[in-house]
Amino acid sequence: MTSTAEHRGPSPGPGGWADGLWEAVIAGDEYAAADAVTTALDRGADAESVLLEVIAPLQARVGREWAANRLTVAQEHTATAINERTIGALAHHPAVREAMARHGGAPRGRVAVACIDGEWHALPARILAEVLRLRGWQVDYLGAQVPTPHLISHVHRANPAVVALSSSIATRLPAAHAAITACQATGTPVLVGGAAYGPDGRYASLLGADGWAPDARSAADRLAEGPLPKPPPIHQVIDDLPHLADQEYTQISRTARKLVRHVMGELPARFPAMADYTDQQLRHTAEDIAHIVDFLATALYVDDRDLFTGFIEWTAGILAARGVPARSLLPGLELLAEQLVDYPRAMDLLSRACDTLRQPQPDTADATPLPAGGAEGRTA
Ligand code: B12
Repeated sequence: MTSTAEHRGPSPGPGGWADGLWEAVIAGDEYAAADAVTTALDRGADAESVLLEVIAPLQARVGREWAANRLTVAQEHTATAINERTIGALAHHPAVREAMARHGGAPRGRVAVACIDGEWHALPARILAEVLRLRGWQVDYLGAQVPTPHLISHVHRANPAVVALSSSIATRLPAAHAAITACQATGTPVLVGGAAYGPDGRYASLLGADGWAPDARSAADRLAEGPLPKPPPIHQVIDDLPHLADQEYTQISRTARKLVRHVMGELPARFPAMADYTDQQLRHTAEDIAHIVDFLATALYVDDRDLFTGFIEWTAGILAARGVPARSLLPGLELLAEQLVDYPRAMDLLSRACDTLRQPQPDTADATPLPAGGAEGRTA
């Protein structure tokens, strides 16, 4: 395996075997999907390229199709489950086992790959784990939502050279910060990645990570260059989040449930259509409001207006793709603002978000795959 891993073997490109894989995944045909990948590997395809140039983009396409309301939540779940099993088939393919065995006598070192507590997006971490294995690392793959105390106990037991922490959903960034700090307190450097850190990885250094990479290939390249810097002793860590002193994040995350209950109680008076909502629609609305409060709190934590406005814009796009006007988010945001008048940073975020919603909305769901919102299908 070369570090740049140029593609070898059959072309996955237009009309190639990747199209067959997409059709199998969308048809929910696990066997055809595994066959597509194993046949490509039999014919000499490079495993790292299959992971990063076929399976990862295919999964991102699943997200785009869901966001544009062309796939149901059930289809998205099925496709993701099949993709996970396809990665399993790849990992157990004889060519891949042989490639890993070649490194067997002299593994580069041990890496723990884990998702943050509360993070369900395991597939990106799994892809990273397989790429690192292909590059000769001994990988402990801990999977989805690893509670930080268990992660730390693993670090003490296994003594990895690096902990690689994956976060796809921005609302887990405060939890990621705690996990990063806890791992570093053991003297182990932490590499972070995943969509939550933003395309430029802007939150990685803010949260004190020792490294960030945009994708699994760059992560493997970075680790191949040499060890990450050792984290500084905890008492020398510089506080990059002085804004937390205003306690806005603390108060709003602590009272999140109360805020959601209040908004749900007052919303029918502002949004009369709610009177006809089914129980399921009411549950979805409550989930959406809880999600808005979570994103608000996270934006306060990292002190980034764009995080909240971006989330609201994306939600508006998701709603638009489902025939729900973006302005239907306004009453909920206004009710939140009425509860948060004593919190200037939160008020600023909410008023910017409301301004954004009052602008004419482009249908962005197709172009911008971001978080879930109202109407049907919020769990992609
Ligand atoms: C599949 C999926 C799910 C599945 C996950 C199942 C699983 N086993 O993984 C389920 C259904 C559980 C799910 C749930 C939710 N999801 Co979802 N989900 C997705 C989806 C469609 C694909 C994610 C994925 O696998 N991408 C493909 C991989 C390859 O992604 P990648 O980020 O490019 O990975 C690379 C790099 O990031 C990097 N990398 C990743 N980790 C690491 C770690 C390190 C150390 C390094 C160096 C690099 C690195 O390497 C990877 C390979 O190159 C995305 C949409 C999308 N377009 O991504 C949404 C998405 C991630 N989900 C989203 C949301 C909002 C949710 C929910 C909140 C929905 C809800 N309302 O309930 C929940 C949250 C659950 C939770 N608490 O975690 C949002 C997040 C938005 C945001 N701004 O934070 C997304 C972006 C958009 C969406 N809904 O379409 N989801």
